[in-house]
Amino acid sequence: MALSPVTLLSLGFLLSLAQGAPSNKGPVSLPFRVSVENDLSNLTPVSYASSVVEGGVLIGALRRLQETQNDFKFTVQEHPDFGPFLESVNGVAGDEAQNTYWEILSENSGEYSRLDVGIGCYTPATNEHIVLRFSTWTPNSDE
Ligand code: B12
Repeated sequence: MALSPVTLLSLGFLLSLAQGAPSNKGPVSLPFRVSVENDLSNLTPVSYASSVVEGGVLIGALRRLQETQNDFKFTVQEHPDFGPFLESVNGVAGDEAQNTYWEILSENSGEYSRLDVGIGCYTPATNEHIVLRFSTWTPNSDE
């Protein structure tokens, strides 16, 4: 027996409901934490509770944080190949002449690992702790 196109469409619709059709509730927001540390001065580290949409990149989450937290600000400089370079945080900017920059790390149980991509590419995970640390770099190193 041949099924009519209307019957086939209805069957397809019912099947998609049974399998869990995509919902239109909007993106899921995942909590994570951002800390700002300054290795080069004895400023107390500041920590912010933040969130990122599932699959969203770090720069998006930092922008949302900036919109909601009066005491969090950052600026970036666009690089033609690697995208946004984190230039300043809370008014403190890296300085080429002094070899200072904002290093981006992920902390887990006291272990710090350096992200291998910039804020335009990195996708934070649920409850991840991202650390923005003002540091120095050594010229001619592989950083
Ligand atoms: C030296 C270096 C640095 C130095 C640059 C200082 C300086 N003034 O020279 C410092 C220590 C600041 C640095 C920092 C970081 N770096 Co770096 N860096 C390099 C390296 C080894 C050489 C760059 C270079 O001198 N090129 C030669 C010059 C002539 O070309 P240039 O285009 O003018 O170079 C500029 C850019 O490379 C820029 N830059 C350097 N790193 C990064 C990272 C990002 C995300 C951006 C947008 C720009 C950028 O700084 C250079 C000087 O202005 C490259 C590896 C490579 N082979 O390219 C990695 C590289 C570019 N860095 C990388 C990374 C991940 C970082 C960090 C995010 C690490 C971290 N977790 O903190 C940070 C950036 C943090 C931030 N504030 O946004 C990655 C980028 C990958 C990606 N797709 O995002 C690379 C490719 C290394 C890798 N993992 O393979 N880096």
